[in-house]
Amino acid sequence: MLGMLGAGAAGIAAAPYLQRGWESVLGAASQADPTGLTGLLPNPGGFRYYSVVGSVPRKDETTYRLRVRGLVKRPTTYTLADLRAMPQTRVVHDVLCTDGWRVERTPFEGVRLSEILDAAGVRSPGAAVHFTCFDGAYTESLTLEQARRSDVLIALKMQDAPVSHAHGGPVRLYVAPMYFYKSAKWLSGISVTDTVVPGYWEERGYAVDGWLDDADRHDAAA
Ligand SMILES: Nc1nc2c(c(=O)[nH]1)N[C@H]1C(S)=C(S)[C@@H](COP(=O)(O)O)O[C@H]1N2
Ligand SMILES: [Mo]
Repeated sequence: MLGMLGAGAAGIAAAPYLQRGWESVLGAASQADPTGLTGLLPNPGGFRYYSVVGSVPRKDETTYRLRVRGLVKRPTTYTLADLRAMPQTRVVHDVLCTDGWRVERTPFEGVRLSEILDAAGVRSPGAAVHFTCFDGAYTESLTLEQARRSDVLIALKMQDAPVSHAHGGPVRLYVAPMYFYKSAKWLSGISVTDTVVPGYWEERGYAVDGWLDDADRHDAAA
C-alpha cells in the first residue's frame, strides 16, 4: 500500500473504477467530464484519494508558490518557508465526503486563511474568495465571511505530518465545517472576487455552501 502511495498521482489516476455513492445523482455530468473522477485505494486510514485529473505535478520546497491576487491591496506570493514562518493553527474535526465516508477527529494544521487575507488587505468590492489548484482543473469558492472563519486553514499538515502529495500537498485548503469537497487540494491560487464563482463540483451540481449538518454557521468559536 505504501509503495502504491509512493507512486504518487500517476498511480492514483490509474485506478480503473469510479467510486460513486451519493454523487451518483451527478453520474451523467461526471461521465461526460473528459477529465473523469477518480476515487481509489479503498480506505487507507479511512481516507480515499480523489483527483479530477489524471496526473498532478509534484511541488516541493523550491517549486511551490501560493499566489494571492484579485481585489486586494497587496498581491502576495508565498513560498512554503513563508507559510511555515506564520502562526500555525491546529483544527481537529471529523472529515466527511459526500460519497458517505467519514474520518473522525482528523487534525489539520496551517495558517488561517483570515491571516492571509488580512495580510493582503481585501479591497472593495471584495466579497468572496476563489481558489485554484496546480492540478490545473479543480477550483473552489467561499464567501468572504466563510473564508474568515477561525476553522478555515491553508493546511501544511494533515494527521500531524506534512500534507502528502496524494492528499493535496504540500498545501491544501481545509474548510472544517463543510464537506471535504470544499477543501481544495494542491492549492496554488487565492483570488478575492466580488461574487462567489462556483467551483469545479459546484458547476456540476454541488451546493456552493457545503455546510456539514452539525456545523455552527456563525463561527461562535472564533
Ligand atoms: N484539487 C482537488 N481538490 C479536491 C478534490 C479534487 O479532485 N481535486 N476532491 C475533493 C473531494 S470531493 C474530497 S472528498 C477531498 C478528498 O481529499 P483526499 O483525496 O485527501 O481524501 O478533496 C477535495 N479537494
Ligand atoms: Mo468528496
